[in-house]
Amino acid sequence: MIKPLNFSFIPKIAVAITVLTVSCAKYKSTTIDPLPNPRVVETSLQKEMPFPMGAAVNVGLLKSNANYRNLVIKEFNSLTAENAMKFASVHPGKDTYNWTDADYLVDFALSNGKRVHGHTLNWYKSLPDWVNNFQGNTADWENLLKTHIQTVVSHFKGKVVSWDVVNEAINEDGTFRNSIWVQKLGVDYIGRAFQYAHEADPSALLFYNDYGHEFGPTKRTAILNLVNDLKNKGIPIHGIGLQMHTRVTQSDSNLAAAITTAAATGLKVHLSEIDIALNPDNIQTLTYTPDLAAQQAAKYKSIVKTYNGIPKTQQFGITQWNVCDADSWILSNYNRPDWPLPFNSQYQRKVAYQGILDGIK
Ligand code: 9MR
Repeated sequence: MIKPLNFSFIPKIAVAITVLTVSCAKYKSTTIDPLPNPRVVETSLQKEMPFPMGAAVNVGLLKSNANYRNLVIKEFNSLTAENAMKFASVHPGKDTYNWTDADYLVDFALSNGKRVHGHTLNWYKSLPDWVNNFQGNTADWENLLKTHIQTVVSHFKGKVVSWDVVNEAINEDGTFRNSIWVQKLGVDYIGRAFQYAHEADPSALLFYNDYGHEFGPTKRTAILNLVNDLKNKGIPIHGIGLQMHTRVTQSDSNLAAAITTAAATGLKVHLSEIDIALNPDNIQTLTYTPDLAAQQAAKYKSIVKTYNGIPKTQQFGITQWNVCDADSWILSNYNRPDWPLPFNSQYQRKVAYQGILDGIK
């Protein structure tokens, strides 16, 4: 005898579908960045990307915050000190050096198998008072410059593979910044800074680091002229650092021009401080939306794609400035909400993370 069909399961399926729909809707309404794709969970930037991936690390957070530390260990294979190697940090008095934080960072990096990029030997900012107030003739200033560079480079010799020797020496209008160094020593001090660093560690790769290559040709050309001039004079310069503190509204063509013109120098190219601001207009009420998340992912993808296209031997790596959105310098510096990095404030991967991975497809 044929049994009559039993349809009693239908209400149960209907309940199950309703529950599923409601929970998905709830998830969608509270989440912008997708749950990690299971295929992606075990991966990391350092494993996936064909060039080194770095982060600028804050030593205080590295010591105190396990999520921060674990994410750094997992995702990156190159580290830059956000502040710990700057002049005021390591050389607070004329005859006083303080290596505590910088050494901690270097030991952490090396014991976890990570490269260390040094930042920065010479800058107009983050100078201690004793330098800003220093009284001396040209020879005294030259000695100050040389002693600082050679003491720092020698201290980390064999551990720090590369240095931002001079940082941000060019203005937006293409002129040399009227820094204390230019005032005391003239613009040729830049070449000598590279020579001093090279004398202290002939194996170290030496970079000129600046921002705004993507703004347009004025500043970019001035930077390229400077590095080409150094090269032509036989100054030991090996790389050009493009900070890439950029914004989601920057055009892909400007970003690509920044990268390809840097590569045309033949030097190594480091995207040394990347972040992509979503709130460049400082809107206090702005919120992170799926649309902004997608635009940011597309921008990261576009930058990575161009970078992946330059010759392999010139790909020094891509370093993001800070680790997650909550600790980005942008929020405190501009006092605004923003979400510039590939990790959110809970140290979870954002849509931008996938954008980076997509850049090498
Ligand atoms: O992120 C850094 C911030 O914590 C410091 O207060 C500031 C001054 O030393 O420098 C920030 O890092 C800058 C980097 O050293 C050079 N390029 C621009 C970075 C963001 O301002």
